[in-house]
Amino acid sequence: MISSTMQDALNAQINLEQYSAQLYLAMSAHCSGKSFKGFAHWLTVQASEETAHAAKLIQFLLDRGGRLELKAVAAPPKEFGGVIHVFEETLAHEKSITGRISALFEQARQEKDHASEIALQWYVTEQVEEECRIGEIVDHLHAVGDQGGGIWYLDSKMGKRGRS
Ligand code: OFO
Repeated sequence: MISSTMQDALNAQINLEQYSAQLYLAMSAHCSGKSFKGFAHWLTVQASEETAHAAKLIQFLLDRGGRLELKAVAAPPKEFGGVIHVFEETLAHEKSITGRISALFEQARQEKDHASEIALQWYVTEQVEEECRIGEIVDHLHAVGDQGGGIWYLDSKMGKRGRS
């Protein structure tokens, strides 16, 4: 049986993963509105991944006999500025999620909750991947800038992201 403190922490993380999905959907719509269909596609796929991250945590919580407490998901911002800013914000958001995952992992260790620690390892690894690939996108965007043909080339590349 999972502790009530770990149950609360996992419920909070589930809410954050759901917020991540909301945020990326809002960013996707923003990019789409600027005709950057490739960036919009990439962010929609990312939103689906976040929904899957929440679902995976929900299943884990239920498998441990915990109680799911879904809370209202915060509204994302309405304005994001240029595409470079969108992805800088994405990277900043993922870094904050990494911090939350690390804190959860630490909590599992302190509670000697081995099952949670092992489940959370997947999220630790996932965050390394998320920060790496989004960091690369930010670097590429900085290299080509917000104007000119380079950004449209990147847009077409981003549109090729498959669904995992
Ligand atoms: Fe769930 O990894 Fe991004 O937020």
